[in-house]
Amino acid sequence: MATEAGTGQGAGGGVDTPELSIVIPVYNEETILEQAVTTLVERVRVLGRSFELVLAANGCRDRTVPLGHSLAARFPEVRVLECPTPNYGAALKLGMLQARGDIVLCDEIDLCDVDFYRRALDLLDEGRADLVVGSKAMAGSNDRRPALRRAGTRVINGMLRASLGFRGTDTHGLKAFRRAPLLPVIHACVVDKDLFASELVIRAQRAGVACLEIPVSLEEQRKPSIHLVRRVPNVLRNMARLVWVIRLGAP
Ligand SMILES: Nc1nc2c(ncn2[C@@H]2O[C@H](COP(=O)(O)OP(=O)(O)O)[C@@H](O)[C@H]2O)c(=O)[nH]1
Ligand SMILES: [Mg+2]
Repeated sequence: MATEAGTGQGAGGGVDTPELSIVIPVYNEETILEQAVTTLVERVRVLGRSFELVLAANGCRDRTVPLGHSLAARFPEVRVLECPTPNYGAALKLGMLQARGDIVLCDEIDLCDVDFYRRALDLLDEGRADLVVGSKAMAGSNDRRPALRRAGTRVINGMLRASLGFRGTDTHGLKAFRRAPLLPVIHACVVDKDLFASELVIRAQRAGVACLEIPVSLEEQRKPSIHLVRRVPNVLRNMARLVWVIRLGAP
C-alpha cells in the first residue's frame, strides 16, 4: 500500500490542482536528491506555472525518504509517495496516477531537464501532441552516457520496433503528456520495472494518441542505481509478456 507525505497544505505552491505535475521515481538517491530538487524547484518556478513535484520513492535503504520529507516541508510543491519494494515502473505508474496536474512531466533525478519541459510544453500548448517523448537516439540528440548504455537504448528500442511495432527511437526517460487522454492508457499497462515506460508509449501509439518525439541532450551525474546487465532478464521477460498481451491479444 502506498503512503504519501507532503505539506498538508496542498501542492503546486498551495493550489490543489496545479497545472503541471512533475513525476520523478527515486531510489537510494541521498547523494544528489537535495541539490537536484532545490535546483529543479527554483528553475520550474521561473516557468510561471503552478506545479507539484512528485517524488515516487520505493524500497530505498538510504536517507532518500527522510530527505524527501524535509524537502516537502521546505517546498510546498514537493510531495513524497512511498511503496515498499524497489520497482522503477511501479513507482512511475503510481506517481502518474496520483498526479493532479493537467500536464504530467516525467523526469529522472539525475537528469532534471527543464529545457525538455519548455519545448514539450510548447508542443502540448500548440495542440501538436498529447504525448511528447524525449529521445536519446534520434537525429539532433546528444547522448553523452557511456557507449554500453547508448548501445542498450538502441538494442531495446530495436527489439520494441521488431516485436511490438513501436514507431520511434526511444521510450525510456523524459516524457510530457496531457493527463486526461493518457489515463486510460496508463491503467491498461500490465508490466512494471524498466518496461512500463515502453509499454506506455507503445500503447499510446496503438490507441491513436498524438505522439511526438523530440531530441534531448543528456549527461548523467552518476552511474545508474541498477547495473544494465542486471536489468536484462526482467526486460526480456516483460518484453515477451508484452508480445503476448499486446500482439497476441491474450488476457
Ligand atoms: N522508485 C524507484 N525509482 C527508481 C528505481 N530505480 C531507479 N529509479 C529512479 O529512476 C531514475 C532513473 O534511474 P537511473 O538509475 O538513473 O537509471 P537510467 O534510467 O538507466 O539512467 C532515477 O530518478 C532513479 O532514482 C526503483 O527501483 N524505484
Ligand atoms: Mg540515469
